Amino acid sequence: MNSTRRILGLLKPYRGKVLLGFLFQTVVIVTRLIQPLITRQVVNDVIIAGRHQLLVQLCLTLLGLSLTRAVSSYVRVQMMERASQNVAYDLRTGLFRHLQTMSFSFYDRNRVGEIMSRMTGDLEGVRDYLAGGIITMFEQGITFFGALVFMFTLSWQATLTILAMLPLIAWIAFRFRSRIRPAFREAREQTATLNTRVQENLAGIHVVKAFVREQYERELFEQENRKLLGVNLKITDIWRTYVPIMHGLSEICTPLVLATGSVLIATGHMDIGTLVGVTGYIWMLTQPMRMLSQIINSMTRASTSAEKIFYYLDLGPSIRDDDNPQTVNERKGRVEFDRVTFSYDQQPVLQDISFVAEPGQTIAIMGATGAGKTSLVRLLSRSYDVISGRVLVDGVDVRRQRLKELRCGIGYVPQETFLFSESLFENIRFGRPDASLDAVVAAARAAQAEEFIEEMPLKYETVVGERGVGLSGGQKQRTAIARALLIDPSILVLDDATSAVDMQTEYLIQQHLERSIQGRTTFIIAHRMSSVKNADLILVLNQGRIAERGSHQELMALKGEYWQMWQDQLTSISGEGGGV
Ligand code: TTP
Ligand code: MG
Repeated sequence: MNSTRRILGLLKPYRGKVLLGFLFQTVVIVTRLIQPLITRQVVNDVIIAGRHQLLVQLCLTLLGLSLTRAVSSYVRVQMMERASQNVAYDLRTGLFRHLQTMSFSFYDRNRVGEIMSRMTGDLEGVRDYLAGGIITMFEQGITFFGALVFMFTLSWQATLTILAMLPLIAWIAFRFRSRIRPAFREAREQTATLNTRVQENLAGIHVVKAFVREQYERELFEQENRKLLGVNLKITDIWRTYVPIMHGLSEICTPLVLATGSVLIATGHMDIGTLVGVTGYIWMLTQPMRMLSQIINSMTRASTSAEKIFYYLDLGPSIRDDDNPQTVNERKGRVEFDRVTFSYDQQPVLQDISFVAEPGQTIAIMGATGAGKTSLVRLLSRSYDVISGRVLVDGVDVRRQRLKELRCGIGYVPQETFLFSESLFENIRFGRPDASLDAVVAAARAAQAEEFIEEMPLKYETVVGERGVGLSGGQKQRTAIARALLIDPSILVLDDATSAVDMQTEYLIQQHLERSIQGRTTFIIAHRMSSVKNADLILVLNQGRIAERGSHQELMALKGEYWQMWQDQLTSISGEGGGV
C-alpha cells in the first residue's frame, strides 16, 4: 500500500495533466451513464406512446454523446500518457543519479543485471500502471457507483439485488490480491536473477568460450529460465482460478435483474422502457466486476516493481560528504596512514598500517597477491572507510574532506583497466573533459601511448569497443595512465599499471614517468622489482600488515622478505636465460 501511495506521489508535478485526464474521463463516464436514460425514452415515448417526432432529437443527442465521448477519450489518453512518460523519465533520471552517488560497497553487494532489471522492466511496470492502471481503476470505480445511482433512481428493487452480491465480490477480490502479490514479487526477483545471468555471461563470454563452457552456461540459463516460467505459470494459475469466479458472479447479475424486472412489470411496478434502461446499466455494473481482477493485477505488479526501485532510492550512500567539510588549502600530496585497520566485511584486510608519504615522494607497495595492496590505495580516495585509525591527505582526514575535491587530486590507474566505448581522445580526457588535443597528446606521450595511437587509422579519434575492445592489454593500460596523468594530480596511484606491458615498454614508461611524476606523490604497486627500486619508501605487505619498510638498500641489507623476492626474481630471470 505504501509503495502504491508513493507511486501516486510521483504524479504530483503533473497534477494539471492528471486532473485534466480524470476530468475528461469523468465526461466519458457521464456520457455513458446518460445513454440508458435516452434508450428508455425511445422505448416509452417513441415506440410505446408513439411520439415519433421525438426520435430525431433523441438520436441526435445519442450522436452528440458519442462524439463528446470520443473527443474526451482522446484528450484523456493524451494527458495520462504524457504524465506517465514524464514520471518514467523522472524516475529513470532520479534512479540513475542516485546510483551515481552510491558507494563501492553497494556495487559489491548488488549485481549489475539486477540493477539493470530495476531500471528497465520494473520501471516500465510502474509507468504502465500510471498510464493505464490508475485510469482504469478510476473509470471502473466511477462507472460502477454512477451506474448504481442511476439505476437506483430507475428501480431501487433491481439495484438491491446487485448490491447483495457486493460483499461476496469484495471478499474474493481480497483473496485474489493476497495470493497474487507474493507471486508477482517472486517473478520480479527471478527476472532480476535471469538478467544477471545473461549480463554475466555476456561480460565473460571470452572466458566461457575459452573454457568451452557454453553447454554449462546454457544449462544454468535454462534452469533460471525454467524457474521464471514456473513463477509465471503460478501467476497464471492464480489468475485462472479467480478470473472465472469473478466473471461468473458478474454474469449472475443479468438474470437476477431481468427476473426482478419481470416480476416488477408483471405486478405493475415498472414499465418496459425502465427495464430496458435498467438492463443498459447492468453492463456498466458487471464490467467493473470483470475488470477487478485485471485492476488488482496491474496494481500489484506495479507496487511490487516499485518496492525494489524505492528500496534502491531509500538506500543512502555509505560514503558521503561530511556535513561540515574541511577545506584543504593547498594540495601538495602529503599522505599519512595512522594506525589504519580495514575490512570489507568481517575478515580483516589491513591491520595497523602507519606510514607517511611526503609530497613528491614515491612509495612502492609490494607483497604477495591478496596481501591488501589494492585495498590500501583505495582508502586514499575514500572508496571505502577505515574501520579504525585515520587516512590523512594534506593533513586532513579524508572523511572530513569533500569527496569531489579529494578525488580530483588523485590520479588513479586501477589494476583492471576500464575504458568506455568512446574515442581514445574522450577516454584520455575523461577526468578533464575540457582538455585540449595538445594536453591529451602530451599525456599520451608521457604514458608511452602516443606511438600506438599514432599508428591507429583514426589516431585519437579511434573509438574503442566496450571495455576497450580492440586494444591490447598493454595499450589499454597506457591509455589509462594517460587518463590519470591528464588531470595533473598531486597524488598518482599506479596499481599494477604496467603488468600487461613488456619489459622494454615498462622501462620506457618508467623513463617517461620519471619526468611526469616529478612533484607528485606516487604510489606504485608492482611485482617487478626493477619498478620499485628507486622508490623513496618501500612497504612490504604481508597478510594486511606492514612486514618491512625502508629504501631498497635498507631492505636488501635486512635480508628479509624483500631480499627474498629480489633473489627469486633474479633466479627466475637468469633461469630463463635472460638478463636483468
Ligand atoms: P587486495 O587488496 O585486492 O590484494 P592485493 O591488491 O594485494 O592483491 P593482488 O596483488 O592480487 O592485486 O585484497 C586483499 C584482500 O581483500 C583479499 O583477501 C581479498 C579481499 N577483498 C575483498 O574482500 N573485497 C574486495 O573488493 C577486494 C578488492 C579484496
Ligand atoms: Mg591488487
